Formats: sequence, C-alpha cells, structure tokens
Amino acid sequence: MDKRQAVDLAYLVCAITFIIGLKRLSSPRTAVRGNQVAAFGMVLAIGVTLWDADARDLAWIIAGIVIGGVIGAYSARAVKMTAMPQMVALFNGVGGGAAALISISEYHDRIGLATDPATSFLISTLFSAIVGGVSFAGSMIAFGKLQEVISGSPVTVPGQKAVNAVNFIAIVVLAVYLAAGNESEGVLVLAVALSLLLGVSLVMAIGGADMPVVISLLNSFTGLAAAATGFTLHNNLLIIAGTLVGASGALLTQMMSRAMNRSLANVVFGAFGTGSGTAVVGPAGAQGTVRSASADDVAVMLGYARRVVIVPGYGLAVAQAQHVVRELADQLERKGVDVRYAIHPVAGRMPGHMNVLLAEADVPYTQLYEMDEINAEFPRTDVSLVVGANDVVNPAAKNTPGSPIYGMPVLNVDQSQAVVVLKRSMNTGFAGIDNELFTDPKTTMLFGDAKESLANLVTSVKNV
Ligand code: TAP
Repeated sequence: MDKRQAVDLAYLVCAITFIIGLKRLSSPRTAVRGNQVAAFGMVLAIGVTLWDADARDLAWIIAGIVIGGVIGAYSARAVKMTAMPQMVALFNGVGGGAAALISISEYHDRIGLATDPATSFLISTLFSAIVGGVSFAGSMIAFGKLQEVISGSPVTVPGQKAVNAVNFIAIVVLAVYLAAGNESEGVLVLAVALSLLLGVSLVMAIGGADMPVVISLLNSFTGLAAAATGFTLHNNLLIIAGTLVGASGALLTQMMSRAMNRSLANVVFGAFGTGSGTAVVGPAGAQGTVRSASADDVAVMLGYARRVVIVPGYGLAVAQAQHVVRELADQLERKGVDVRYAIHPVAGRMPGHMNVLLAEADVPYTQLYEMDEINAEFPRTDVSLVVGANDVVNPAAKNTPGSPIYGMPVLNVDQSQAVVVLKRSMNTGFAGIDNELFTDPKTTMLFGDAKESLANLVTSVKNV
C-alpha cells in the first residue's frame, strides 16, 4: 500500500467515525460516546493530514492548531450553558471564514500558470469563497446579537430586500464571469466582499431570538462551503465531513422551523421575535383573573398529587434552576409522587436546550418525555408544574386562529387537573403574545425567580 492509499484508507475510517458519532448524538443516552467517537475521528484526521502535508508548511499548521486548540478548549470549558448558541455561532463563522480564505489562497496560487484552471476547480473555489463569506459575516452578526453586543431587534431599512436581491445577482454575475475563465483576483475579492455584505444584511434583519434557527442554517452553509473546499483541495474527507455538516444543518433548520410552525422564509424574511419579552397586547381571551399563591399552598398541591409533570422552558435556563428542580422532583418522589418531565422540541432557545440543562443536573433520561409521548398523559396528571415556560404551553396555538403561534404543536398542560406556573411576572415569552393559560381557572401562578420559587417549594414540600 503506498502513502496515498494509506491516507485515503485512514480518511475512510475517519468518515465512518463521523457518521457513527452523528448517529449516536441523536439520543441523550449515546450522545457522550458519539461525541468521543467523532472526536477520535477528528484527531486521526488531523494526524493523517499533517503526515500528508508539505513539510515546509508544518510549522505554520502546528502553530495554527495550537493557538486554535487552546482558544477552543478554554472557551468550551468557560462558556455558560446559556451562552452556548453564540459560541456555536462564533465557531461556525470561523469555519465559513476559513473555507473562504483557503479558496482565495488556492485561486491566488492557481491563476497565471501556463495551463488554465479547470472549470470544476473554479466552480468549487468560487462556491466555497462566496458561501463561506456569507456564513462568516452572518454568523458574526448572529454572535453579536446573542451576546447583546448589537441590538437583538430586527434592523430593517426601506428597500432592504431589493438591495439584497441586487447584491445576490451581482455576486452570481461576478462568479459566472470568473467561472467562464476570466482571471482576476480583484473580481474574486469583490465577490467575497459582496457576500460578506449579504451575510450582514440578511442576519441584521432577523430578531435576536430567531438566531438559533439562523445559526443552524448558516451551519449548513459552512458545511457546504467546506465540502466545496474539499473538491478544491482534492481532499475526500473534507468533502464527506462538509456534506454531513451541510445535510445535518439543513435538517435541523427544517425541524426547528416545523416545531415552531413557521416556514424558513418567515424566519429569514419575517423580522419576527425581538426577544424582548415585554408585555404586548395579545389575542382575545388573555384578559381575566389571575390567581397567585404562596410556595406553601403550591407545596400542598404537589405533595398530595399522584402524578406531577414538570414542564421546563426558557426561564429554567435563565434562572439556572436545573439542580433545584431535580431536588424538588427527588423530594416529591420520596413522597410517592410519579414525576415526569415534558420536553417540547423548541423549549428554550436552542435545540435540546432542556435536555442539556436537565442532564447537567443528572435527571434520569427515563423521566424525560417527548411532547408526542406526554401529551396523551395530561388528562391523567394531577399537577402540571410549568417552570419558566410560556409559548410552548400556550393554548392559543390550538384555539386562536390568527395568533402568531397558531398551529404550533404545544404541550397540553391545560388538560391536566391543575396547573402551577412559575415565572416572575405576566410578561410574554419569545413570541410576544399573552397566554390565556395564566387566566385559566385551574391555573395558579407562583411569581418569582424560578430558582428561588423552587427552593422555597423544596423547603415547603418537606413539611407537607
Ligand atoms: P418563552 O415562551 O420564551 O417564555 C419564557 C418565560 O420564562 C418568559 O415568559 C419569562 O417570564 C420566564 N422567565 C424568564 N426568566 C425567568 C426566571 N429567572 N425565572 C422564572 N421565569 C423566568 O419560553 P418557552 O416556553 O421555552 O418557549 C420557547 C420559545 O422560543 C418558543 O416560542 C420557540 O419557538 C422559541 N425559539 C426556540 C428555539 C429553540 S431551538 N429552542 C429557537 C428559537 C426560538 P417572566 O419574564 O415573567 O419571568
């Protein structure tokens, strides 16, 4: 076996580990091992690439790996769970930027030689430079919005869509000009500059709270740009890994949009979701009497229940109340209460947000129920304990045609015998609409920060 064959064989092994890793990431039970398998594949891929690299470039590559590795490892350890979406945005953007820079550099090396570059080289290089540029710029804006460095509100100016359309057409025209064999580094740089502008303009117009969907979409773009770079560099593993990222990002984007009952076009062009969470006049039916109670009263309801379903939402993440909710669940189980957690696919602000939080508190996976499984159980539930969730339990999604969330599948907590809602005020959630569940006669509000309210409940339940 010569060196080329050995490299390709090793790349095949790496590709298999990536596929196994992805497959295992689909369940919390196997996710950690899946991550380890894929990480092993990535270490092998880096090792083989170094072995295969031109010895003159090794020092540069190793310096890049060390600097990037130290920054990546430090950020991964230091990042707060609530800041995870912006870290993903940042790392994703860096991937897109790297693909664009490699393409510009490959184009620079390839033009001006005696033989003309092949059309396939030009197409893959241009694609990766342009798509990588959009992904880099868009991801940086997404990071800025989530980190609140820039305003999270959709920033739109009159005629923005028309300007974006003209920009897009200009990029395509420049790309076709270069792909036709006209050599010009200046035109390539201009096309990349316009793609950066397009990324900024597209993402600026989207509300901060929609950023997870946008990041997933941009993640798919980065994957495709990396795959195209693989064609440019004749690197099979990059083609496979990029395609896997591209496909999984596209699927995740589609699943998130579906779970919110919104089209991708509505997310990208709808200027929806400021993420401000302040009260906005909602659909009819939200006016009514709100019943609130003390932790002691709620503890009695919980302590004497046979089944309690806990519904975590974004507020659980904000309050960092995952450990104390587990404490309360343990306390209730000791009293013989059947405790389950209902997980809505878009509760929180990123895919799997609630699963990750509850896993951090070692909540057993067997207690977590997906929406489709638990919805049939609500009529047999004594108390639904809604912890910092709002939109995902809003009956308007079923009852109010014309509501922005009408048609979104929600958790049917209103069918349980009693509902207790832990939140700080009557403020709205992500969708900015009132929630008629809060004025339902069977609902009791326990106002306050979720962590404090849960801690009070733990103490009170002990005395029941
Ligand atoms: P939301 O509807 O956003 O409601 C969260 C509630 O938590 C708020 O009403 C807020 O009320 C409360 N809260 C905030 N901080 C709190 C604290 N410290 N203690 C107690 N309560 C607190 O959350 P949800 O029900 O999880 O729904 C998620 C929403 O985000 C959906 O509309 C979904 O479409 C959207 N979204 C999700 C994703 C993904 S992938 N998960 C991505 C983009 C958008 P107070 O201010 O009154 O406390």
